[in-house]
Amino acid sequence: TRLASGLKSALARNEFTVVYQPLCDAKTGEVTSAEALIRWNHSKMGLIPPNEFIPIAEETRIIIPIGEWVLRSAVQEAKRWHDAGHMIIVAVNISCIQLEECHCYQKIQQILAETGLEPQFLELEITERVALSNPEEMIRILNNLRSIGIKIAIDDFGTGYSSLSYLKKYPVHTIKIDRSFIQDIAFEVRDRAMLKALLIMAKSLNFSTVAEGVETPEQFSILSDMGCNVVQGFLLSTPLSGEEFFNFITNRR
Ligand code: G
Ligand code: G
Ligand code: MN
Ligand code: NA
Repeated sequence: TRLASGLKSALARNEFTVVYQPLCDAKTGEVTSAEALIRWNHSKMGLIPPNEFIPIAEETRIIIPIGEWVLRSAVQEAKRWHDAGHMIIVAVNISCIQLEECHCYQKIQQILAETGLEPQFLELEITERVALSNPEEMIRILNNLRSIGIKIAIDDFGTGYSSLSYLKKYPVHTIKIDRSFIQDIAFEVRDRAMLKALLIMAKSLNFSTVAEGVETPEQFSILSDMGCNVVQGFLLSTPLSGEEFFNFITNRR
């Protein structure tokens, strides 16, 4: 509850920032996209991790204005990359609470229009952490978003929250394989077999694949050999401030 009351004033007090973690093509190493991740620097308690405050923000529905702020910040940042010639996709975590909200589609379109970012460079990452009050409405909104070119990614794929049933229900473009499936691939035959099966399924259904939590060159080369499309993790980079990310993509060229 202390966090809940702090969350209410955090936006007005400018306590949030957004950091960007680069993702690269598993074959070429080229930076294809960046995941936007919120950070909260509380005036008294210091840095509070999203895992602690996002669930509270969802319960109290304050995630709606916070999520809109993250989305606008990330889309504006991506426009700066594009203006400098770096055609990189920005991936933003979206809570299902935000998607169920009735003006969500219009808000997203408006943010794109006011910023001038093309919709195909925005990807929305979804994980279902809370029970939905109106799942049909969410599917309708996701279909609308998809129809204007926005990409939909299933985050933490393979975990309890993000199961196969998502791929049936939602208009998905990208599967982000949870890092628990990547962690042991360099030394566990069974983990490699599971990953391989996942990638074969994804490919035959035309999903783009991202491996999360790639930390070692061994993991990278296994993923690249198995045909995983994109990798994300500390091997390439930790999440970076907007300025650091801009330098990162500029200096890689
Ligand atoms: O960046 P970090 O590893 O601390 O993120 C932890 C979790 O918080 C991740 O599961 C991520 O999806 C979630 N998260 C980070 N930023 C946002 C955000 O802007 N909105 C939502 N809904 N979740 C976020
Ligand atoms: O759940 P989600 O995929 O949105 O979480 C993203 C978070 O995962 C990022 O905030 C980041 O802190 C964390 N992360 C990114 N790369 C790595 C990695 O290579 N190893 C570990 N342990 N965590 C990572
Ligand atoms: Mn994510
Ligand atoms: Na994830």
